[in-house]
Amino acid sequence: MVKKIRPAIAMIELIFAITIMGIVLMSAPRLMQVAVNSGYVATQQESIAEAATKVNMLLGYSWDERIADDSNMSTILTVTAGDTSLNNTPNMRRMGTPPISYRAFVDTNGTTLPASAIALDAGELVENDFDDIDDFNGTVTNLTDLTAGGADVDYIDKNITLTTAISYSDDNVSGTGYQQNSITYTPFSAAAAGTTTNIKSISVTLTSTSGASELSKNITLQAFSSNIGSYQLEERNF
Ligand SMILES: [Ca+2]
Ligand SMILES: [Ca+2]
Ligand SMILES: [Ca+2]
Repeated sequence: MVKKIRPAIAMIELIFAITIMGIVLMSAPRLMQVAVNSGYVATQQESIAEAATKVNMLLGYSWDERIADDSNMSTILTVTAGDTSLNNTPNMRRMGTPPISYRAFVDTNGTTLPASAIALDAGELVENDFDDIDDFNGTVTNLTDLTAGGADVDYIDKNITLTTAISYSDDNVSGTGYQQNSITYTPFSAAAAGTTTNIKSISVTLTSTSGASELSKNITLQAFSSNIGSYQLEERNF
């Protein structure tokens, strides 16, 4: 009896195997590109979270330089362009605020405090000195990472920046009187930065100069902060 020996791999099987390996190898660069692109998307999502953190951080700052000082914390500030329906100018007090309330335009020493212009204030040079919201107007933050050696490198080398803009916003109520419940939220232009209301708007814009389409987006997060004053706590002296 003649025993028939079958070859381990037939030629046709070899050709199939080589073809499949070729297809797999051809798709490798594309798979790598997909991985890189999803890295960009993750980077951008992280950047958006960073921008949101920045907005929240700014909302926690003092509303104005005049109330960054603890001794003035209880006052509402006088404004030059606020809606008159929200003021009670002759008595320097907000509508609805009783005369004995500390939620007034006048501090405990009887001094009227006007809201300040959108600007850095005396002696404030670097961000560590900033103590009110509008000090951050025009600041640009580059999202960077620190290497173990301490040298600055780009945040995954994608040139992502956060630009902060602060302005006063229009606080005109629609209709007449303080009974109206809608306020038109319109940030003033930069040219009107000297005008003041009781609302400041915060914009943080995320941009990238990277050529990657996943990153080349212009995203702006906005928030506003109203100065409604705060009650001054009674102090007990011992
Ligand atoms: Ca300041
Ligand atoms: Ca200051
Ligand atoms: Ca300021």
